Order: sequence, then C-alpha cells, then structure tokens
Amino acid sequence: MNKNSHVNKWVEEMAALTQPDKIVWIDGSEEQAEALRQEAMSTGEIIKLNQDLLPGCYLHRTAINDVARVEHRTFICTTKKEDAGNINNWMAPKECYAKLEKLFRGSMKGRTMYVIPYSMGIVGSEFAKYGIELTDSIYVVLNMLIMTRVGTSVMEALGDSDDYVKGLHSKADLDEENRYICHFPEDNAIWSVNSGYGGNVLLGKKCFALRIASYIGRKEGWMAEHMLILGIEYPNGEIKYISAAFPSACGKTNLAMLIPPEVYANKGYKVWCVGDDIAWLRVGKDGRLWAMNPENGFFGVAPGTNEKSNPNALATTMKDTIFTNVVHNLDNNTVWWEGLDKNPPKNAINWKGEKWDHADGSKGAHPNSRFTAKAINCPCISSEFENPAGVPITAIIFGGRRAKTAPLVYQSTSWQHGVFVGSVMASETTAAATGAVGVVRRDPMAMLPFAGYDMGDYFAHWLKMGEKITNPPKIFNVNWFRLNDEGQFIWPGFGENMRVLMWILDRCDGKADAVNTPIGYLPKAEDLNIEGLDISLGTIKELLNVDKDLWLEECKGIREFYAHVGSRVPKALYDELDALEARLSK
Ligand code: OXD
Ligand code: MN
Repeated sequence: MNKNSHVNKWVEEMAALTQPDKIVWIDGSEEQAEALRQEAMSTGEIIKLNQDLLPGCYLHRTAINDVARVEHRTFICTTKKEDAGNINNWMAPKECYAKLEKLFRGSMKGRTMYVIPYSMGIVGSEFAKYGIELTDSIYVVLNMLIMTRVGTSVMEALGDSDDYVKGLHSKADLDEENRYICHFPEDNAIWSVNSGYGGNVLLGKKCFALRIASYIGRKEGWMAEHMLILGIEYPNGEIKYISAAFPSACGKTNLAMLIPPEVYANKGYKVWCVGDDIAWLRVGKDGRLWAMNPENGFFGVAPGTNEKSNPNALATTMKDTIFTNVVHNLDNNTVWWEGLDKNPPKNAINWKGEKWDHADGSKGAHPNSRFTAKAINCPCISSEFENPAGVPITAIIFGGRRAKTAPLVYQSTSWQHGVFVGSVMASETTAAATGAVGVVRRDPMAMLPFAGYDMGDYFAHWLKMGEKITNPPKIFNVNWFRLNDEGQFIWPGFGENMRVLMWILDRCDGKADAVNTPIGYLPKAEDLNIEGLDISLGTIKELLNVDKDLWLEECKGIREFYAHVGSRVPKALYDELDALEARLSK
C-alpha cells in the first residue's frame, strides 16, 4: 500500500518487536471503518447505540483502572535532563526505550497491528504535520478516524519523507504499574503502553499536537498551545478571532461553542467555533498571529454537557459519535451522564459495566467520561475550520478557576506582561488527570502537563515570538469562577461570558476605557454590558475587585513556582514579578 521506505522499515521493526498476527493499514475509507466497527461489536469492545436516535453512535467502556491521563507516568525523554526541565518527568531515551521494549515485546501476539497514517491540519497544506500511529486497539483506530484526518491521502502527502511522528501504542495487558506515555522529541517518536484511555493513546492529540509539536514549534519558530479558537461575527459580517487557554475541564469546549445571549443574538451577533482544545499559532506575512486547529474532532468531557451549558456540543454528539464511560440507558439504547438532565435512566448500566441505580448515590458516568465527535457535525463550526492558513487572532485569553484572587477580567499592559500573566495561571485540579481533585495548582498557559521541553525555555519562546509579531494580539486574563463569601459563583458564566469577550474585543479596537490597576487594565464596572442580566453594578464591582493582600500572597506563590520551574525562567518575567510587587506595595 505504500512506497515510503522509511515508513516500511519502521513498521517492520515495530512489528518485529510487538509480534502481531496481522498488520492492517488504515486507508480512511468508510468500508474499512465499518468492517472494524463490526469486529469491535462482535467482541463487545463497542456497543452500537439506537441508530434512530443516535445514528452512527457507539459506546465504549475502558478498563476501570484506566480512565484519565496519567501525568505521573508521562515522560519527556531528551538526551539532556535539563532540556525536559523540572516540571516534566524525564528518562534518558536509551534507558526508556530499553524499559519499554520489554513491555512491547510480544505485546501484540494474537492481535492485529493497525497502521494509522494521520495528519494534524489539512492534508497537503503548508502547516500540516503528519504522524503514523501503530496500535492494537480498534477503539483507537475509530477515535483517530474522528479526531484526525486519516488514510491514504496522508501517505501520498508524506511522499518519500521521513518527517513524521512515529507513534507506537499497545494496550498490552493494561497493567497500571507498567503504564507509560513516553515522548522522544529528538526522535519525533511517542511510545504509549498499557493504557486504552483517549488522552494516553490517541497519540495525535496531547502527545503529538502539544508535547511533540511544542518542541518542533520552538525549533521552527511557531507555537503549539492548549487553546480553543473562536470567532465572533458582528452584525456587519466582520469576524474577529480569539484564542484562549484554560486548564483541563474549565469549560473550554463550552466557551468555544458559546451561544450568544439575547442582547447580542437579537442584534445579529454570532459565535463560530474553530477549535476547542489545541491551536497551532504562527506569525503571518501581515505580522499578525494566525491560529489553526490541527484536530478534526472534539474529545469532550460528557458530564455537565447539557442544553443549557453547551447545546452545540450536545447537538454535535447526536451522530457519528463514540461515547466512552458514560451510562448506557437500556430502555432505549441511548446514553446518559450526570448533568445531562434530571432524569437518570431507571434501567441502566454504569460506566463500569454494572447494573446501576442512581438512587444509591453513586455516579453512573465517570466524571472524565467523554464523547468523540466530528467537528463538522457541530452546528456552529466555523467556515474557516478547513482553511489551512487558520485565522488571525485579535486577542489571547488566559484563565483559570480562582475563588477570590483573579477578577472577572483584566488586560495585560504589553506582550511581555501578557506572557507573565499566562506564566502564572493557576487553577484547581480536575478529573481529567488522575490525582487529587480541588487542589490549586499553577498551570502556565494551561501547558503544565503538555510542554514538551523545559518550562523556562517555553516562557522564553513566548517572549521571542512577541519580537516577531509586529501586530500582536492583546493578552487578557479571565476568571468565570469567582465565589462570594457564601461560596457561590457570582458570575453566571456560559453564554453570558460573551459580555466579557465583547469588552475584550472593544479594548482591542480602542473602543473601551479601562482602569489602570497594579495587576493590569480592568473594565470600568459600567462598561460591562449587563443588559438583561439579573446582576447589579455592585456585584460587578465585587467581581472586579483586586485585593492587594491576596495578590501580595500570590506574588510569593509565583516566586516559589518560578524557583521550582528552575534556572531558565527568563529575567524579563522576574522583572515583571518585581514590578507587580512594587505596584502592589505602593
Ligand atoms: C483534555 C485535557 O482536553 O485533559 O482532555 O485537557
Ligand atoms: Mn485539553
């Protein structure tokens, strides 16, 4: 099927290691995909759902010990430890290959090895990058067919080149103690073993499009970021694009598919989704920053997705979707999850595959259960989604979940200050990664688990990019999650977040005023559009309050964090920190 000798040689080597019974090349055709679905249904790997209600939809359950990304078992394997940095787990490449070879040896015996050629970005375009994933999981093949652009066309576009990311995945025996997600940026390679959970095994996503791509981007002068991309269309037809980074499960998919509140919808404003998770950003010939979404689908968190929080995501999942670890409603052969509606099914199977009665208080869907859905099925998918050049970015937004410290929104005063603001992002941990839930952790640019190299070098790369962007986007920080003294959210969030986005775009247009505070520019309370909202000016003032004492504490935390990141944190960011502290102490 293919003439690329580099690829053939590598596939042969990996097959010699893993010893599959058969090798099957994935060509991207519907016939082949359907045959694989039939096979996966016959073994129970996937369950066909009600085709009248959910055409093309299937349910899968992972092993119960395998439900999230495993950051403590994720490694960046560079020759020099310093290049992986203090934040990443590191192993020497030689040692890691040797360790993993033992786990991969014979791991595909009795199984089929699927060879998946895939593209991140539009096949054949200047900005696309290619990968090949070898896997023994049909579930992975079916997900990759949704999440990336797969098949023969990719091999044609690759030609004779050996410039592709070599991904090897085996479920092996799903042994937690021997689960490893290892990246070899110097070899363009990813090895993942003993997991079947999306974020660990759909190698195009976090592993390639963030960790490996961030490393490549630094070498080549572009950026791979954990960002959504959305467009806001004005009544006159003009569209402005925003990219935004939030830690996992902070509502990125919801913001990316936002429905404008009536005050805007009635005037003809629209919101378009270009991407919900990953952005590759480059400097355009016009000196602006351009963003493209390298993915082809959404791997979204199901719980909490509903008609109010994200009707567009819900609509996207109504066909051609793979649901993972949600509740199976046996009455009508559909799916359910916590927060979908108030009617948990009576006759149901939970994510563990057990008969489930919601009355016993247990969760039916895993908190990190997912839908894998095609971007083109999203009602608000942008017309620019397939534009290989991407879209020009007007504003970059950073955000996190902070109960008290961060105001609803503030603007940085320069690119350098904006990089500082991104570098000190913090949020509570969520269920998307294993480990404690609810602990505040710093998550610079939401890239803590995804930067493929030293975090200090990563900050330096951001600063360097700023020198190349002659017409840079303005950088903002938002916090939808501020709590009052009773512990309740103050801001309504969801679609209403558009009000904040509009202030941001007005600022970029030079149309909105601001108050200069020690942390940056804040809106004047009366400049936020609260028409139609049951919220007082006093509450907006509370949302915009900057508590100097909390911020001075914050500065201490930032200093500790920078020390932890290590010696490569650029001096310019320490200068920003010193200046912030001085402004707060005045
Ligand atoms: C995700 C994440 O997108 O964990 O799955 O960030
Ligand atoms: Mn993500």
